[in-house]
Parts: sequence; C-alpha cells; structure tokens
Amino acid sequence: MATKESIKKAYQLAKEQYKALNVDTDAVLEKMKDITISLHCWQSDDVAGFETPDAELSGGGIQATGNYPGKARTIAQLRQDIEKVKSLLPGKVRLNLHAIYGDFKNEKVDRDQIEVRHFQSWIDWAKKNGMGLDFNPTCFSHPYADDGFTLSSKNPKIRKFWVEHVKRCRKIAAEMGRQLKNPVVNNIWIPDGSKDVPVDRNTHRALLKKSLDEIFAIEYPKKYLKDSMESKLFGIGSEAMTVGSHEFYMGYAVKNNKLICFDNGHFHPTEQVGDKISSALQFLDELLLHVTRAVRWDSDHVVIFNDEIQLIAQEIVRANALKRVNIGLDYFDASLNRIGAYVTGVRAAQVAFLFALLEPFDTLKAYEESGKYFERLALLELMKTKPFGMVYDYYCSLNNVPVAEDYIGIIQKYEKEVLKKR
Ligand code: RNT
Ligand code: ZN
Repeated sequence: MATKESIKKAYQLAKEQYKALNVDTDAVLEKMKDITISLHCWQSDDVAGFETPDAELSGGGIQATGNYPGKARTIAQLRQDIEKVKSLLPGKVRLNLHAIYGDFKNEKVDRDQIEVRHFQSWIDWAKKNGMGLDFNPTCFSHPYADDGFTLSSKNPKIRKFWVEHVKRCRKIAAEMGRQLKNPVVNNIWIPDGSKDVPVDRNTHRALLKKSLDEIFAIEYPKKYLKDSMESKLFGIGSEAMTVGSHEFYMGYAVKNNKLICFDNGHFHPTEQVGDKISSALQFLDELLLHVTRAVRWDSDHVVIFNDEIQLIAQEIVRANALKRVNIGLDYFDASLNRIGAYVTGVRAAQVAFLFALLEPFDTLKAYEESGKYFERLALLELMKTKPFGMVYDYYCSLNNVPVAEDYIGIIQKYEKEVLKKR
C-alpha cells in the first residue's frame, strides 16, 4: 500500500512532465470535479429488477451471462452494493434506475400502473446519499414484449400499454428531478425489431413515431427532465431490422429537440461513437452516452481503458462539451464480482477522461493546422506513456478513496463478508 506521501511525490514528478508540455495537472484535477458518471443499477443484479422476487432478464435481445455468486436480490442489497461502489470511487456519481427496480413492496404492479410512490424510497435514498438519479422505461422482460414489438407494435392494445408505461416513466422521472433539484435523464430504449427480413419496416417506424409523439405530448420543465432515445443496430432475435435505428432517432431528436443516446455497443464494429459526438452536437443541445464494451457484438462487457473509450472522452474534451454530454455506463457481466465490475468500469471511464484532459490540445491543434502531421502523430503516441496513472492515483488519494490496486482487496473482503452470504 502506497503512502500518501509517496503518492504525492509521484504526482509531483508527473506534474513536471506534463508542465513541460504546457499542461497544468492541478487545473485538470479541478476539471475532473465536473465529470459525473451515471451508474447503471442493473450490473448489480443482471437486469432482473424487483417486480417479483425471482425476476429474471428475458427478451429484448440482451443477455447477461454467468452466475457469479452474490447478486443483489432485494432493494436493500442493491443499495448496500451501490453505497459500497460509491465509497471506492473518486468523483461524482449518479444512479441510473430502470422502471423494474421500483419499491413495489410485494404488490403486483404492472408497467402501465407504476407511480411516483413506487420510487419515493429511491428519491429519499438518493437525497440522503447526495446523488442525482436517471431513469429508464423497461420495455422488455414482459409478456407484452414477447412478440418483439412494443412502442411500434401493430397490436393497438400492446402499443397503448407501452405508451402508457413510458408516459408514466416520464412523470416519475420529472418528479425525481423536481425533488432532487437535479434533472433526470429518462432514456427510452425499445427492443423492437425482427429476426428475419421484414417487408413492412415503414409501418413499424411510423407507429414508433406516433407513439413518441403521444408520449412527448406532455411537457415537463427541462430543469427536471431530459428526454433521451437510444438507437440500436441489431439484437439477438432482431438481427435483420431494428425499428429504432440510428437514423430514426437522430431525425426524431433533431426535429423535436430531444437527447440522443449513443451506446457504443450499438453500431457496426468499425464505427466509432467518438467520431459521432461532434456531429451530433452541431444539431442537438445535449447527448447521453451508454459507455460499454462490445466484444464482437453488443456483449456489454465491463468498460476498460481501450481505444474506443479514449476517443469518446477525447472528442468530448476537445469539443469542450463536458457540460453537454451526460455520461452513463451500460454493461452487465454476471461472470465476475459485480462490485468489482462497477468499480473497474467506472475507474476506466474516469481514467479515459483524465487522459483526455491531460492532452496538450493546443499544441496538437497547432501541428494539425500547419500540416505537421508527423509531429502530431509523435506527440499523440508520447502521451500514451506519460504518467497519467500517477495523476489518477493522486486524484484518488485527494478524494480519500483507495489508491490503485488497494480497492481489489477491499472488494474481496466485501465478497467474503457480504456477497457470499446472500
Ligand atoms: C440494450 C440497451 C439498453 C439496455 C438497458 C438495460 O441494448 O443498451 O440501454 O442495456 O436499458
Ligand atoms: Zn444501452
């Protein structure tokens, strides 16, 4: 275990190295305070939720694989886990809830019946923990999602049911935002699509548009609620067509001044979400990110510090858009310690933003503008071996959370004392 003193010493050395490139590490650490990561509640229990005691993720083309012991089975356990995660992270976090995580108290509440009261204990918990909340309608794991269409269903009864669900979610989210004095992003993702080549894509998309128009007919103040929509390329069982494609939601968001959510697992494997950010920001006020790691497909692996996430963070920082991008995570790996999955993923995301903030952007830009492409390339490569880990360690130390590998032992202890006993 490194001492505070040695961490500081290492930081001083790092500071000098960055200073030589005109990068002020103290100022960068100040900026890290502006980076809030929204923790997706669903890594804690493999997207099961609390509608019934034995609920499981089903349908929707997403899958949690693995059966590592210790998943949260009650609201109390989930809260305990999130509090543990929070205690191991520097920087601000919010909690991102799905509608199936309501406090239903053994009552059978169907999705078209949910109300603010089912989430009041979450609002109170968030207030107590000084956290903002985000929200999501749950348009999967339900008999009415079994035929693969929800908001774009040709069955009027099914479509009406889901429209009602999402309307209620917006109402709940706006009330959360009002009580917490902190806007809640309500992100709509639907699994709608078809396994084989359909002939009538058009009607499904027209129905989705109609449903969204109905859903958004009620206006809520932006200071309480931000509406977002998440596109997707394909899912298991919807390989041939996804109704809510990128073009669909981009068009809808631009026309109606909504947020678009980029999940970096939802595009062709060589497409880069990082490259999309400065395009979308020309036309939209704000974005939402679902930062994830796709391994060959939308596999929702734990986020790591890879090229993809580096580019996402760099493009946000380079475009000076930290205030316009809401950063959420989205993965659910059931094959490893779930608390570890959270902390490792959030730390990787934070390191990506720190790495981006430590970039000598002005120098790089000057090289670019004067056609000095070798110099630009060389400096970009050099930045990869600069001691940003020492800066991150110091950031952890300043925030009184475990530094470097120290969090591993703490999570092992939590596993032994808490998770294994569940
Ligand atoms: C699914 C989407 C969506 C979900 C969550 C649980 O492909 O990424 O965001 O992962 O709503
Ligand atoms: Zn997502």
